[in-house]
Amino acid sequence: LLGPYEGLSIIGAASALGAPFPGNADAPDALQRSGLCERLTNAGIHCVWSETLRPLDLPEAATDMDARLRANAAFAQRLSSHLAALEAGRFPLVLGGDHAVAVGTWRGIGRRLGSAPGLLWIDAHLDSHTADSTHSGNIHGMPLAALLGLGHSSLTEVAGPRFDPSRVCIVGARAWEPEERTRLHQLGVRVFDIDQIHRRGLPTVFCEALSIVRGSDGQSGFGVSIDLDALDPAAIPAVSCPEPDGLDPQALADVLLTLRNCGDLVGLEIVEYRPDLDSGGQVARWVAELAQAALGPGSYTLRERERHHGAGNYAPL
Ligand code: NNH
Ligand code: MN
Ligand code: MN
Ligand code: MN
Repeated sequence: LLGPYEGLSIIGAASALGAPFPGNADAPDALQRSGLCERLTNAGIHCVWSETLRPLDLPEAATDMDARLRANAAFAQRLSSHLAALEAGRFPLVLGGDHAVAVGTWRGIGRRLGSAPGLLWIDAHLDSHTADSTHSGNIHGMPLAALLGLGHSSLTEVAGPRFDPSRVCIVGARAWEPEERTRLHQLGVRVFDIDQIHRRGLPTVFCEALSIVRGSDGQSGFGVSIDLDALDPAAIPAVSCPEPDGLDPQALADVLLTLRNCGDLVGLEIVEYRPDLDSGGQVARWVAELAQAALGPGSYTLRERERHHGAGNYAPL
């Protein structure tokens, strides 16, 4: 089930059940209204908005940790099933929601493929807490541990394969608690933190991270999960947990261009957008910019649309 895919299917994951603020739940609708799909279509990508999944039970009820874990796991389970059932020719772009939705995205993509792909996790945080180690109690600090099989059973048992730590990398990290750093170290997950990126440069680090998540055969696929808080809050303030000293959005878009050369990209996820903090819409424009950088035109992932040559091709929208 590797590319080239016939087209892109956008799946909205409108949950803020894992975050401390409700704003992430409105992100898919805000991104749809901003014209994301039309913009990708105009860039030569076959794009349809597949569906936006919304939590069934309202977060007000979910105050204690157990109830919140179960609510997040139930949402992830539905998302996993949606991805597992996605038509074979469609490449999935999942738009969060907070990052807890990633448990559903990646387990579901693993089900679709028949095994877990590699996973590149671009984030200011490590998202590798369990319900026992969390300081904040927020479930969006746990999805990577859950994908690797660690944490509360409700999350680790979301349908789909367990991810292989030797094929997972984190890029952009600069805010963590010691328990999660230790856990990742013990598992052997490579963490490329912001100091290392400053020292070696993002293109060098990104290239090394890609070689780890793609594995040796280039046949088992890899996915990319972008938490927008990896980016510098001076440019990208509309996120739940801004952390200073982040990646420059244009620098990230530039390295994402590399993905167009990879025929084994199996999914892209962009999470943690807060439209309530983005009145001018500049962060929504960056979301489109990042998706377009990764997916084309001219990408091995997606078959290019029929192009009409001549003046009409250059007509303003
Ligand atoms: N480590 C913190 C916690 O567990 C921050 C998690 N917040 C995120 N993760 N936005 O990407 O609460
Ligand atoms: Mn995250
Ligand atoms: Mn984060
Ligand atoms: Mn703390």
